[in-house]
Amino acid sequence: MLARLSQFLEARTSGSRCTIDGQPFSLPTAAAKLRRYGVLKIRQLLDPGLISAVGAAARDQYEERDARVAAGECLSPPQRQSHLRRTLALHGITTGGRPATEALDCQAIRALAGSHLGGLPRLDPNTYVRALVPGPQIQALPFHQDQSILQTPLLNVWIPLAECGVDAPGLEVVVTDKRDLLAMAGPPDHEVPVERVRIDERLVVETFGPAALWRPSLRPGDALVFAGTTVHRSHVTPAMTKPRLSVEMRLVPS
Ligand SMILES: O=C(O)CCC(=O)C(=O)O
Repeated sequence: MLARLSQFLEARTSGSRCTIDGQPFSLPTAAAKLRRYGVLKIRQLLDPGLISAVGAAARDQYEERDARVAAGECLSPPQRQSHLRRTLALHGITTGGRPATEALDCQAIRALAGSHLGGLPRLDPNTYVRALVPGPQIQALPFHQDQSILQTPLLNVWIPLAECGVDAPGLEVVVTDKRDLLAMAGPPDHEVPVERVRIDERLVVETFGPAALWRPSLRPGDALVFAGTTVHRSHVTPAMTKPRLSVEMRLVPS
């Protein structure tokens, strides 16, 4: 199946500038690296113009929701949670008359997810835009594994909508070939799922060693793709002053 997908993809991506480690994207290489390291940085996967349009549509939605809250509108508990955590459902965003989920859908990622998950992938509803705004209210996420929340193998396609990792918050990921789920340290009844599955930083460093922690910088159009078992968290330093919007698309087996 991989060979057929690979041929198809070469036909579809010929002329595209999408690269991995400086080499043109190839499905077998991407699949092998993902298997080996649990995470993959893909450069220029998507058109920066599209990324900027999705960012503008998301900012409009944040503004509109913030205005409704400021005007005293009462939100439902899930809406309130999403407002506090600064997330938006990607399914609710459109750009150029198209749903953002469709606009960001790309063949290279579908093929990679198909090979990683062993079947046709589908987009899980837990697919969001997230805003991290440096300052006391920043909604940074602790170390966790997405699979502990979703309880299914998955591929997270993480797409920053602005430059990130240096002046704006990025992501910190563990690079490893280990795929075990680690012990969780959060209160099991916490209302925020990621807080229930948080992993102690000390456990992460003891298990993988400090050299396994990677904090890539990314530009609009780039993506970080990682497995549901890959340990990761928001990467924020005191020097970061710029806000960051990002999309997290979760592909699961259909
Ligand atoms: O965007 C972030 O800072 C965290 C995202 C994350 O943890 C996730 O996509 O699972």
